[in-house]
Amino acid sequence: MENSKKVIFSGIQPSGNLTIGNYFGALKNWVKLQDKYDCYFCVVDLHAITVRQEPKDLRRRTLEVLAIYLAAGIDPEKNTIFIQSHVPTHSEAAWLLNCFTYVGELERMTQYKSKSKKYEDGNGSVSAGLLNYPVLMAADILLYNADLVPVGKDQTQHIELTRDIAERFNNAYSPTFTLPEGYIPEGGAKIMDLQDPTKKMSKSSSNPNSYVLIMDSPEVIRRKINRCVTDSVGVVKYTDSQPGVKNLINILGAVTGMSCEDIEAKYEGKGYAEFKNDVAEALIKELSPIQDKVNELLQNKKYLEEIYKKGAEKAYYVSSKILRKMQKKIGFIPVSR
Ligand code: AQP
Repeated sequence: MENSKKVIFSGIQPSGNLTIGNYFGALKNWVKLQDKYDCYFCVVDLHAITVRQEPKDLRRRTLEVLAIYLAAGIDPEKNTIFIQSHVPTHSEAAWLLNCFTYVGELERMTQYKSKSKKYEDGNGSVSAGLLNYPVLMAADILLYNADLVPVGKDQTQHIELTRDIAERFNNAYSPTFTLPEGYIPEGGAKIMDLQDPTKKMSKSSSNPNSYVLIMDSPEVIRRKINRCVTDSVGVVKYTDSQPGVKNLINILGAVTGMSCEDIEAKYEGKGYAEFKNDVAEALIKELSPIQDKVNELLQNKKYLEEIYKKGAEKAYYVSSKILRKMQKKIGFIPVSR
């Protein structure tokens, strides 16, 4: 029975082309969750505009992200797949929840502090959207009474804030929201920047050599892996003192399922060239079928439209029930439509 399943909400921003960080850290794990949970997977375009986007690129990437969800194996029959801006309850609930959130809490968020830093020294002003981003995220999660939110470690602080906001609302009125928990799936790898392996790989990085995109061609993947920063030790070892090598071991492990020990043993006495070559070839083998499927899906816009329309209808139906509850408890006069 669908209702007895725990609910999961997660999403990816179309703020850049998706990287293998998004694939191994999020998508590949989502596929494993779809049978056990009632999953809502969203393309979070409202989140993407906290940083200025070129309209035509945003449109192209939004559809591409949807196609990547499907190509990676997320089944539209088992999950609710939708585009955030198609479901207006998210923006409405975010406003209501803003009134239950304190500015001090938002200013303390690490992601806000690091992203807003980019605007210092006269590089423009920080938008209120960047500050309020975690409130929209709280709305995304609470509107479906999600039990679990699969996220990377970088998002734990936002989940804690979501729980605080939900608890504050529940205490002010009566129990309304489930308190969600972050869910870091076993084996969910954190993929690091190829040029600075102490930083997370990020799709909005200004240096294309710092990431591998899900849609990169075999030649580009080979070149990027070949040029990625390692060290002069010359031994394939899983250790924090060799962060570049450690990252490549994580990538190879995420593709093949091999353990770090097995990978270390396989490359004992061998140089980085063979190791890097195998990482690149493994990635190409994993990504090629996904790329073919994405290209096929992007040729069939009608099919994609069917999926996102159906997803938005279901998401709207479920989320508007919670939104109405919130409005009623706050004291708004209900209107029948
Ligand atoms: N490098 C990564 N390793 C593991 N997981 C990652 N994720 C992102 N990068 C890595 C996971 O992907 C999901 C969606 O992320 P997002 O689009 O909401 O934004 P993000 O986490 O901020 O990802 P980016 O690529 O760094 O985007 P930008 O550059 O736009 O900020 C999340 O579950 C995240 O953990």
